[in-house]
Amino acid sequence: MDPIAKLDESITTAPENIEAAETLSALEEVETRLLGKDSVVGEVRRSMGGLEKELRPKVGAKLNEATGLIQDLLDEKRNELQDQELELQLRDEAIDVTLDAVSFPRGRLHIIQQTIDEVIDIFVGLGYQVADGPEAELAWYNFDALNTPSTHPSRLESDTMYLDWGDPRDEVLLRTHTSPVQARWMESHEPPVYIVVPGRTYRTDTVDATHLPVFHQIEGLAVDENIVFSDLKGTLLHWAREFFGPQSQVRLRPSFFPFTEPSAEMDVSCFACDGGEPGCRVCGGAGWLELLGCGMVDPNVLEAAGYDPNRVSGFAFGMGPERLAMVRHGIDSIKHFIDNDLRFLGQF
Ligand code: 2U9
Repeated sequence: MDPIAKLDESITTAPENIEAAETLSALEEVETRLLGKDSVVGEVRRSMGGLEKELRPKVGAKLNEATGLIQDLLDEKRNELQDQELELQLRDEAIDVTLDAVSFPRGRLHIIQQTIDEVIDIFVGLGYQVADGPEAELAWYNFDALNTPSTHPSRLESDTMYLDWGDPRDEVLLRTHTSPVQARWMESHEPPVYIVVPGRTYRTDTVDATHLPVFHQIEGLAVDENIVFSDLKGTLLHWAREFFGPQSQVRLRPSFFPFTEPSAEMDVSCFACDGGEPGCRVCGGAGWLELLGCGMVDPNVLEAAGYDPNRVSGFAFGMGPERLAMVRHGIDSIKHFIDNDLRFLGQF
């Protein structure tokens, strides 16, 4: 076939070949087939030198026409495919800015820590400092410095977890109350002392609805000149009104602790029924909630700390944040606090 006919055929078949390409890479293959060195156009271009002289201008003109036409069609198709691919890409990568952002759930303090913080804030508002100390403690600070005789049943292994047991002078145990922190504080500070001591405590208790072997206490100690029992009562009444509401009343019943004399249990009037609804869901109709222990610091405890009981006196108190939280929120078992169930913890 003569070169002009070949080029004409190429011009005729090019549109359908180009139209058939569905992607840019398919179009590149078509371009190689139509304009590459092995294409009709390529072959004719190579053969130009060997053509008879008078044929050359005609074949040359047809070659330029074919190349131009095919190139124009390829360019047009390339633009079309590029537009299509861009549109697909934009659709794939589209972001709906009206959708909700991915949320990162925020943690919160455990209800026991929240309760501790709230109680402590009340005493800090009265000028108290916050103190802490070791959980692994010497028997001396946990018992002896607190006027607890060596024969006291709480010192038995059935009540106290010992880390090192035997020689009473260097017995190490897991503190059974936060009181050793106050004993240590008094050793290293002169009166006046106004401290609150929150912390973890340990006892050999079997788990039930109101007991855990690891629990918390918040204790307080005030030692100064002329501290009397009414200072204790006024301070704890202020705490009760801040914590449970301004309508709260308190009452004290005689009790016993080795480290205080006299000692008392303090009840707060029920915040739900204000002291008098039969079958109240919070106090069961009693009208009072038994919440803490307290008393005037025993002179033996002041003396063991190096203070002069004839010059200073003091009061002390202790309460359990687990019990406070249970009473306030109507929680039926202390075990919920350590279950780590976010459905429970998330409510507070
Ligand atoms: C020193 C002197 C005196 C701390 C006190 C209580 C009464 C008390 C318990 C109540 C329930 C703890 O959470 S609980 O188990 N505590 O009743 N604690 S007086 O007296 C002290 C402490 C330290 C130097």
